[in-house]
Amino acid sequence: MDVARIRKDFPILSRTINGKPLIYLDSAATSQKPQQVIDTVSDYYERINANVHRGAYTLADEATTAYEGARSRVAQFINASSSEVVFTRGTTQAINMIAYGWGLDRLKPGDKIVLTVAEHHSNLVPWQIIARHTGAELVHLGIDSDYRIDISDIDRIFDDSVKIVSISGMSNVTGAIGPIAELTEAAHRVGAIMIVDAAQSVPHMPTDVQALGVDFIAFSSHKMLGPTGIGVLWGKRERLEAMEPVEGGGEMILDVHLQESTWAPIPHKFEAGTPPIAQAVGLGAAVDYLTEIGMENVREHEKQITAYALDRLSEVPDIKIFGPSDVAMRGGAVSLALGDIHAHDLATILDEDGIAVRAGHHCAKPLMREMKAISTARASFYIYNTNEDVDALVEGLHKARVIFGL
Ligand code: 7TS
Repeated sequence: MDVARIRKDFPILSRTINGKPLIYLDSAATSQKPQQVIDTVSDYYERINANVHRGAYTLADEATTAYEGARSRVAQFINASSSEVVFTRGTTQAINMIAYGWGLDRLKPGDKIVLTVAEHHSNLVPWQIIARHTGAELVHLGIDSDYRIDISDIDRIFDDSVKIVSISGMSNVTGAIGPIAELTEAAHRVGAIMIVDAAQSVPHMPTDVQALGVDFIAFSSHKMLGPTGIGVLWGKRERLEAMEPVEGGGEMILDVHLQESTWAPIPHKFEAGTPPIAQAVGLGAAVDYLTEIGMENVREHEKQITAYALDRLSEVPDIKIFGPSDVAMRGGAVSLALGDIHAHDLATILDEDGIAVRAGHHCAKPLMREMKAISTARASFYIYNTNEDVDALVEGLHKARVIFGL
């Protein structure tokens, strides 16, 4: 993978921050966008813009073709069929749609929803709301000493009362890859559905929904080089067909009467109203870009840079790294603490040198409590990051130690 060439595609990487070249280490929050995606979105607005699935005029046809073309690109990217790809606002909306559309009518008191303590709030809070509505109970798998999900107890936990299992494919805090195969097997054994919050995994490793064998996955365009405001809910055909739409409105109906209506076939029954058309087209371009590089290569690059980062960071005195040490078990989000320096202070010092890292609880407060950390600083890598970026981070951490008298 030619990172130097890839970097040239990202115009933002040539800007400076505080007089220093930008070193962007926050791709787990959102990735930067290549010129190809930016151009595709502006070209859509410059030449094509019209609403989709309605007007019988050329522009409307072209807009619909562009929008539906993006759907088939996404489908191919995850080895799914187009009708199983629902465009949403992002991962958060996709998980809420499953929680309400699948959970609300089916769950009852005594039923269990299995999650983990390591979930992003967007895979915790929707289930808390649904549990409150239905009387279902939430069960959370813990983490082991290597920050991986502890599945040693699943034989005891999984019985007929488990109806839904939802876990992240890759943690946005520790980088740990989720035990999807083991939990899918356990979930299906007791007749539960298996959901993967794939917000961090789809952008960073090959994803084949057929091979995974899960029921639903959710991910966001903006973490995989695409625009904000769009994401994907993928579901197995029979699951989507059996799931209720959560939003009603234009575009999602087959027929409408004053008292009741019937729904359009999937995926359209889940896409009420005018969808994020330009954003979908931009996501299509992002998928093309990633496909061109090859997701195997994306994953290999991240393993390499994460191994380098873990190695270099371990040289820094007083550092604590929250995550697996084996890169085969993890992605490129590296959370750390440096002595008693507050993560926000650390991020501010790094920013003086143009280095962007996220500081805080990373929308995973229960996990922070498990890890006995109030906050961490998190560096996260993507296709445009280099070992030199890691070197700059390490240098910045040494500088912070001096400033704080460690
Ligand atoms: N799930 C995981 C694992 C995530 O990392 C995120 C976003 C979401 C769900 C929600 O995605 P959204 O696109 O709907 O917001 N994670 C982060 C992060 O780590 N820093 O900012 C956003």
